[in-house]
Amino acid sequence: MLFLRECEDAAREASRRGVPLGVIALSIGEGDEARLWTPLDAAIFDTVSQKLRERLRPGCFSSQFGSTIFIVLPGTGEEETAAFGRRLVERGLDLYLDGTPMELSASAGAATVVAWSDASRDLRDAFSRAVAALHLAWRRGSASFTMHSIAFDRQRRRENCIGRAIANALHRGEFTLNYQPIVDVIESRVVAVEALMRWKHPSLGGLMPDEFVPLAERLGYARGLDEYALTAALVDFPALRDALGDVKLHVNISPEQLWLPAAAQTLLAIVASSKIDPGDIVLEVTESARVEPLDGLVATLERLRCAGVRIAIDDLGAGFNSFQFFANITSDVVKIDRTVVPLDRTDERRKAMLDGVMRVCSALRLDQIVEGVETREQHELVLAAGGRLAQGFRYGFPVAPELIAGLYPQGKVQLAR
Ligand code: G
Ligand code: MN
Repeated sequence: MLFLRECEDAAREASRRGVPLGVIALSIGEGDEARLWTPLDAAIFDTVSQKLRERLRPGCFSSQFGSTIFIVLPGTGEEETAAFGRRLVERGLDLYLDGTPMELSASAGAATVVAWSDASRDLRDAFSRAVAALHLAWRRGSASFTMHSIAFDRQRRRENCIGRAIANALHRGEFTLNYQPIVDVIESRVVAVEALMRWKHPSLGGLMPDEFVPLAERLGYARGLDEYALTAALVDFPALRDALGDVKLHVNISPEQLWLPAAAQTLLAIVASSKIDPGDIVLEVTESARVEPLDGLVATLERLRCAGVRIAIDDLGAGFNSFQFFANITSDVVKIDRTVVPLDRTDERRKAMLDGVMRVCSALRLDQIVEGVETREQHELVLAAGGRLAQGFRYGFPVAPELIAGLYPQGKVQLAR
C-alpha cells in the first residue's frame, strides 16, 4: 500500500528530525449524519480527496480506508492539528458534485505524536488514537471534532477508575446526600429540600453527580443509585422535618431503565418500608437522550403517582427534547431550568421565555419551581414573573443534613441584602 509506506516514511523522517506528526481521521456524511457514510460513493470520496489535496500543505497527504479518510500532517503539533481538524468540521468542505453543492457534513478525530520512541509503533498508536477520538466525536453528535490529547487519556483513565468503583461504593455506602432548600419566595420559607448526591471516593476525593451519574447510567447502575438515594433520603427526612417544619422531600431519579416494570415496584417498596407518607415525596425525573421506550417510562411514572408519590419534571428547558418529554409526561411539579431564568433585568429574551414557560405550566396546573436563582435581582425577577417557588444559591447551597437546622431555623430563610 502506497499510503502506508508514505506514512512510515513520514514517521521515520519526523522521528529523525524530532518534529511532531498529526493524524486526523475524518468521516463524511450526507446531511448531518457524518457517521453513516458508506464507501460506495466513490465519486464523492474522489471529490473530497481532491479538495483535501488542495488544502494540504506540501508534505501532508491523505487516503481513504473504508468510510474514513486519514490525513497525515508531518511537522504539525497538537494545536495546529486540532485547528485544522476543527476547521474541516466546522466550515465543511465546500464541495460541488456536477456543479451542485453537496450537503455534506464531517466529523473528525485527531491525535499527534509529539515524542518519538519507535517511529512505526508511535505512528500506529497515533492512528488508533485518532480513530478513538473520531468515535468520541460521533458520540457527541454530528459535525463534531475531538482531539485525542493527553488530557483525553487522563480523562478516560479517570472515567474507567470511577466506573469500576461504583458497584463497590454502593455496597460500602460511600455516597452521601446533601440537601438544598426549595423556597417559597413570598414567605421566605423552606417548603421542600432536594437531596443531591455526593461521593466520597477513597482516592479521588469528593465527586459531584454530574461526573458520576452519567457514568453510572452508561454502566447500568442507574437503578441502584436511585434506590440508594431514596433509601438514604428517607432515613434523613424525619430529622430534616423536625428542623424545618412541614416540608416535602425531593429525590432525583434517572430516567434510564425506568421503563422496567420492576422499577416502580422497587421504589414503592422502599417508600413503604419507611414511615413517610408517599404524598411528601417528590421524585424528580430529567429527560434524557435515551429515554426509550417512552410509554414504558410513562407507565412507571403513572404507577408511582397512583401510589401517591408526586412526580416533578426536572430541568425543563435544558436538554434534548424537553417539549417532547413534557408533552408526554404527566407530572405534578415542574422545575424550570436556569437556562430560562433572566440573567438580570435587561435580559428581555429570557424574561419572555420564563414568562411563557410559566404560563404553559400554569395552564396545566403544575407547581412551578424556578431553578438556579443566584442573585437578588433574579429573585426579584422571579417574583415579578409571578413565581412562588424557587431554588438556587440565592436561598441556599446544598449542604450536609446536619447543617440544615442551623441555617434555616424553623424553616425560615434569611436573605442577605
Ligand atoms: O438538575 P437538578 O435540579 O437536580 O440540579 C441541581 C444541581 O444544580 C445541583 O448540583 C446544585 O448544586 C446546582 N445548583 C443549585 N442551585 C444553583 C444555582 O443557583 N446556580 C447554579 N449554577 N447551580 C445550582
Ligand atoms: Mn433535580
